Parts: sequence; C-alpha cells; structure tokens
Amino acid sequence: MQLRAGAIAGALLVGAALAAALYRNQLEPIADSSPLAACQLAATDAAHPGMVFIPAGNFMMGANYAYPEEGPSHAVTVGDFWIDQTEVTNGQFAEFVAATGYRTLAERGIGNPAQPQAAPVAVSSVFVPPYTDGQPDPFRSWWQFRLAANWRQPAGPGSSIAGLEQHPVVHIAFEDAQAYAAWKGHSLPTEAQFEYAARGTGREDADGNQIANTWQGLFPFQHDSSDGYIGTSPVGCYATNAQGVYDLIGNVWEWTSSTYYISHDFAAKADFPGGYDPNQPTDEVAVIKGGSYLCAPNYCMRYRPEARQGQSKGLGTDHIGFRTVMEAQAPN
Ligand SMILES: [Ca+2]
Ligand SMILES: [Ca+2]
Repeated sequence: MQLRAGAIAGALLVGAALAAALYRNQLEPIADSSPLAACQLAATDAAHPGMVFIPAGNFMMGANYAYPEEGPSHAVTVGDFWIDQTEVTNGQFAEFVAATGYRTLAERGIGNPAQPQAAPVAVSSVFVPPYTDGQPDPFRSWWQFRLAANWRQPAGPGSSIAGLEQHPVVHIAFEDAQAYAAWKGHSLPTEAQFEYAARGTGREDADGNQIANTWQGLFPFQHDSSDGYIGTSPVGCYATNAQGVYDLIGNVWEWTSSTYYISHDFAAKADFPGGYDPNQPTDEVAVIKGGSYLCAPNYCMRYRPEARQGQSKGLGTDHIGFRTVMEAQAPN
C-alpha cells in the first residue's frame, strides 16, 4: 500500500531516520508489569465463542456537548450483530499470522509516493514521554517514528510480546485489521455498530475514576497508574458495559470500517471519498473509537462512546488495535 500523502510519507522517512539514531537508547516498555497476567472473561455463546450478541435497535448517535466532530447527534437504526467480547489480542493475531503467513503493513514497510523508486520503510509510531535531559519538554512530540516497531516488537527492536499474549495487538494498520477480520469471516464494526455496542460505557465510578484503562495524571508527563496499567492491559480486566462487552472504552483505540469526516453531517463527503481530516488533509482516514491508555482528563477526553478520531489508514501506532463483528441471527 502507498499512502496518498506525500507529505506524510516524507515525514515518515524523516522520522525513520531520526528513529534510527534514537531507538537504541530509548526502548521503553509499553506495558507495565502488573500482577494480573490475565483477567477472567465471562462465558459466551457456544456457537459464537468470544462474541457477544447485540440486538437491533435505535439510538442517538453522536453528541452535541463535546468535541465538534461528534456532532450533530442524530437517530440511527442498527441491525442485529455479534461483536468480539474483547479487543483482538496478540495471541489471536499470532494464530492468524501462523495460519496465513500474513505480514502487517508496518513489517512490509510504507512507501513514499514522492520517491516511488525508494524501498518501503518498516517503521511505526511509538509513544515516548517527551523529556529532554530528564526534564519535561512541552515542545517535543510524544510520538516517535521507530524503525522496525511492529506488532511483534511494539517498542522496536529489543522489545517483544512475550508475556503480552492477552494484551491487545497494536501497530495494526487499517488493511491489517481488515485482513484479520476477513480471515475470521467477520468484518470491522461500522462506527454506528461500535457506538451502539458501547452505549452506557465510558462512565465513572463513585470516586470519579474511569472504569477503563485510561491515563491518570497530567498527560504526557506524569502518570500515577492508579488504574493498574501504564500501557496496555490484558483484555477484559475492567468491568463490561451493560451489553457485556469489555474495553470498548480505553485500553487501545479501535479501527472501524467507517470513513472519517469532521462531522456526522459533513456536506462534501462525495468530494472526499477517502475521508477528510484537516489535520491530515491528503490521507485516507477512517474513524477510530473508544480512546486509549493515553487518554487523560487534561488531554483527549475521548473515553466516551460518542468520541471519535480520524486516523490515517496506513499508520497503526502503539495505542490502536481493533475488534471484529459479524452480522447474524440472534442466539436461540
Ligand atoms: Ca492506565
Ligand atoms: Ca478499546
């Protein structure tokens, strides 16, 4: 796959060169060492293991009180579907790779349309707290392009997913998520399906804490990990919502099949079949949902069902994963 955006691809190459100089000395683990190696998942329907049935219904999609891209709120009808109980894990993705030999986009490398003769660069984006000489640096990006960062080695060479089999897979581009879903005979959820399944999620406990793996403290400099995890957590460690689904809010952002526009009623959708996000105006962009372990009260309060973000289809990062859905009959 080639990105449409020469600018972004150029930035990737510049970032890759930067990462080449930096990554050897900056191998931060993306997940902390929690005493919880795995969390107990509720039993699911025997004919649909690992999935939860979401009965058809109507709901008000979007919100008018928060970020402008979430509006306007509007009525939507969703049919019956099954949704994965959890985010797709490293262990599940490894089964897919073992069965098919699939290589993710980050492993194959990302091409540069401005330099079609140049070899693709195997690189992905990793969150690194922005410190310079041990001091918080507000002028430094917290995203670093790191050579050879991918789902097998989420923080780059020297890291691995050993012990993280129950954590959500990351560094997954849109096409990687689609490939896994197709292998399962499933699809990616539409934004409406995701938001409908997530309704009632993203709320706080009696102490005002999110019931999800989010960020506590002042992002991106201070993190107290009071919810148990600094990075990703094993799937299913936080309470389900009323529909019985885990981690729709928090842990990792999740790809949907829906094209991203800056509002639900964006008037020029036909002029931008690949989507439109002014922050990445020449990229094909899809909607990601649910927020991640990097969402904090002071930044990215997107741990709510209505929250949404545009994501370049060609870039995974270490806080984006996915789950799948299947349209089917209700259980007997
Ligand atoms: Ca956390
Ligand atoms: Ca999630």
